[in-house]
Amino acid sequence: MTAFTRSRARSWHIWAACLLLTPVACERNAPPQPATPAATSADAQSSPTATAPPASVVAAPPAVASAAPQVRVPVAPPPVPIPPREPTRTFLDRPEAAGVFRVVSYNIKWNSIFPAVSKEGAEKFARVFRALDPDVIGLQEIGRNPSERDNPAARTWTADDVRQLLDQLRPLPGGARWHAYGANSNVIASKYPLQMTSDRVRPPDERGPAIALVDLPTAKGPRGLYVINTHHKCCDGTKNDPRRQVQSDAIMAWIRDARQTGGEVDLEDGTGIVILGDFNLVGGQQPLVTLTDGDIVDEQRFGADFEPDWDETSLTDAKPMHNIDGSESWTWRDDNQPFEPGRLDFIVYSDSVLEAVKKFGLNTTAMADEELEAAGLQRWDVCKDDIGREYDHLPLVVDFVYRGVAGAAEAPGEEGD
Ligand SMILES: [Ca+2]
Ligand SMILES: [Ca+2]
Repeated sequence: MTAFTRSRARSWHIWAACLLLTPVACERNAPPQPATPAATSADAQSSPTATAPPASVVAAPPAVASAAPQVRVPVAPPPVPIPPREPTRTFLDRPEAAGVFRVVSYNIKWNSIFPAVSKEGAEKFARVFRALDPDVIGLQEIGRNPSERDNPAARTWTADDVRQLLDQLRPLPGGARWHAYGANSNVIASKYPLQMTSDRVRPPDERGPAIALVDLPTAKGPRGLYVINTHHKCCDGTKNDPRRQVQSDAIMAWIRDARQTGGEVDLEDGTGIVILGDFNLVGGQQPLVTLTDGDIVDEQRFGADFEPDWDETSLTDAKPMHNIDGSESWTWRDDNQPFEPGRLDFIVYSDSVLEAVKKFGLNTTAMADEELEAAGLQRWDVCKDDIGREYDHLPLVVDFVYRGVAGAAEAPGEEGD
């Protein structure tokens, strides 16, 4: 927001000054987050501690002592690439190189993708999901709607509900099924198996992200894709910036552990890392700086600053623009509220091993009629209304290739990168 909040200033007093200077205009009145995390189930498991993948998709892993760090277990048989749907001949199509895989982040506004919750919302999501055809999607706001927190009969939607929905919207070939893992209103869903799942980081923050290693087919990524799906605390630039900062600090402490042998989690060197989700940056930018640069604020609790990428550099904020070459990058908008459109959603990745060959935020309201028809979309599909005032959040899309994977160099860059 200001030059100095974007800087790598690390001292407490400068950070505290940022809080004092946060203007009222940075705040917005979106609904509060649930005080109690609504844990969701998974096809893997939802134990409070990270565990090995489900036996149904893994060749009998040896029992792992609780003190041992999580490690990748080879999947047998290895997953095979699932071809994307028929191309639409629009900007939505992914580059044709075999190594490409598509990652999407989407805050869908409290369970609105389910027909039982919102018939119209579910129809919109179905069109968007089929058009984007992600390999991996990180959803936020799946669980128990906080507006129903006082209703004991309110349903808590789960990762398994998401998996069943995606099985209907996008049946996979050969009888394969979608995989999903959920934690604290975040769900990671994938065409490929998930393992090394965790619903928390350590040291813990107040509500952990959903974490999983996607077992990509070898042709796409020899070491899988480690996904951290976070929904940072909503709203109120001054009051809640410290809570968002703790979430960022905690995620980076977990990545530091993942890159070092021992502790709670060990990733193979060069594993692609993606941090995505709704970062809710309505105040200062430091929670984002922390996630890209490893610039930890509470070093007493979460350890020293470090360079989070495998080559001892920063991670990269993909910053997708609307419909690839649009001039806008906001991801949240509601013209019924007094707040400007904001860039609240992010896909951050380890650029040392991953290349973003195409990226965009989908804004159906800015597409031509012919594009919408070719892609099977309708004008207001990314909006909560049918007049283009309340968007809530846009879906963000990044097509990745692993550097060095066959086809990466030949991937048509198109307009995307
Ligand atoms: Ca470790
Ligand atoms: Ca880097």
